[in-house]
Amino acid sequence: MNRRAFFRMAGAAAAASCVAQDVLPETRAGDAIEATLAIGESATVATVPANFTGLSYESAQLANPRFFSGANTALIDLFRTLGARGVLRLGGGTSAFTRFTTQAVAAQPPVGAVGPDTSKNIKTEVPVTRESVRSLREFLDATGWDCLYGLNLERGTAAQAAEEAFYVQQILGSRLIAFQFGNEPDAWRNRYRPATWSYADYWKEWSAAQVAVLERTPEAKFAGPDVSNKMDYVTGFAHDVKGDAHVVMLTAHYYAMGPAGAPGMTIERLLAPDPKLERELKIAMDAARSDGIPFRMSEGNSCWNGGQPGVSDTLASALWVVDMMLEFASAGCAGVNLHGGGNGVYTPIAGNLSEGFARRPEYWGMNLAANFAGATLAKTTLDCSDDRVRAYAGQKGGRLLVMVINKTEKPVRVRSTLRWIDSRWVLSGPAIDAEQGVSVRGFRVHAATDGTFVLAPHTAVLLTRNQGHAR
Ligand code: BDP
Repeated sequence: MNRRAFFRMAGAAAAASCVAQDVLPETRAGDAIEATLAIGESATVATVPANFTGLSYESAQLANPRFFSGANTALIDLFRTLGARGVLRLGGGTSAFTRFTTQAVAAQPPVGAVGPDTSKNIKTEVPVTRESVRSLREFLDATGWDCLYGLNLERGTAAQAAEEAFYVQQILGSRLIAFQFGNEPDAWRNRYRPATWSYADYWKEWSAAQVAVLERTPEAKFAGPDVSNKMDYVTGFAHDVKGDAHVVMLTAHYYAMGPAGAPGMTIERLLAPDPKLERELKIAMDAARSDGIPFRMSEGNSCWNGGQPGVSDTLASALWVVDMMLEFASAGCAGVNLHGGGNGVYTPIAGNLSEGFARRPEYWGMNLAANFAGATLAKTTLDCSDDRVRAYAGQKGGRLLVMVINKTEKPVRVRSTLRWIDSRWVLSGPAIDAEQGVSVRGFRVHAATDGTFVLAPHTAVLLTRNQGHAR
């Protein structure tokens, strides 16, 4: 990617300007946390796919063919600013309530804004038509993004899934990565299935549905199991689909905390390391490697049950998402899909067709982390007493990218071997719980350094260096 494209993507609405005093701020703060950063520039830990960045929306959003359409230029621009490539996943709780029909639907139900909460209130089925899928294709072509498409297996039959898959495959064509059967099958028990429902039952149903789809659509590809949190489903599924060339991806969800509304769903908790993440990521990546297929975090966000107000919609969520995305990338994960839609508390993009769309703080975090899409990640070691200070580095298009995230309330002084810097991008906001005023500002720098730089409290900083500059 050339330099201009890089700035456009990373800076988004922010203006790139030369601000000399912001190059590498002086260390004034006596109480700074000390950190030492070592980048093993030639030690590759993972390659980040170009379509690493993703968003996840509720399937019921398809009931409105004007939402994901070539005419929704405001939303198309917001997707494109996150990346020239990416993945739109359709699923979520409402995938149990969609019904595909080849009939014309006289009046569309009022489904302008469909968010993470919709599945909790939805009572009736919503129609998905060929027109919706055609519009979706236009939207995907306009954004350059690909699609993971959820079929209703919770309340729908294998035959209905096969019918829908037939048309979706024809219409989405090369934009379709794979179909998924249902959302979070590990949570169907006592809801869509009896209390005794187990992985073995799921696998039986899944295989029958796959046979039905392949009968009509032999070229169909599949991903799964798209579970909520039961990682034994991932391991079991990986084992059962091993060698099946139609299964191209393993998937599972990740919510850092939840349910929203319960005690303890705080900014402090979101900014602290999540003890279960490393464990679950390892299970998923081991399963993916044993099958030789990628693993993608197909749906997730900061706090399930719709998001915690004052946490999931603040600067804290933006800092969280930068770290989360790069942690998944470092583990070798193929991508992440941040769930949202409507005016959901944790949605990265809020709004609807009639009121327009707006970027939430989390969007800016995604925007900053998305610079690593297509990068080769280098082994990075950060020696720091506080585990809320995080660092990642990578090479991309002839430049070195270094991300340091300060999730603490203190300044952090980082010592590194970076001897030259060409640009500096800062994610910040007025306060850690700020819902407004969060953004990424970009500065072209071109400066030699002694390798020391200071991060203000609650900021993430991306430094870049063109290849060829002195190390
Ligand atoms: C997940 C569902 C999604 C919900 C989310 C939530 O797949 O549709 O929006 O929970 O509770 O389990 O926020």
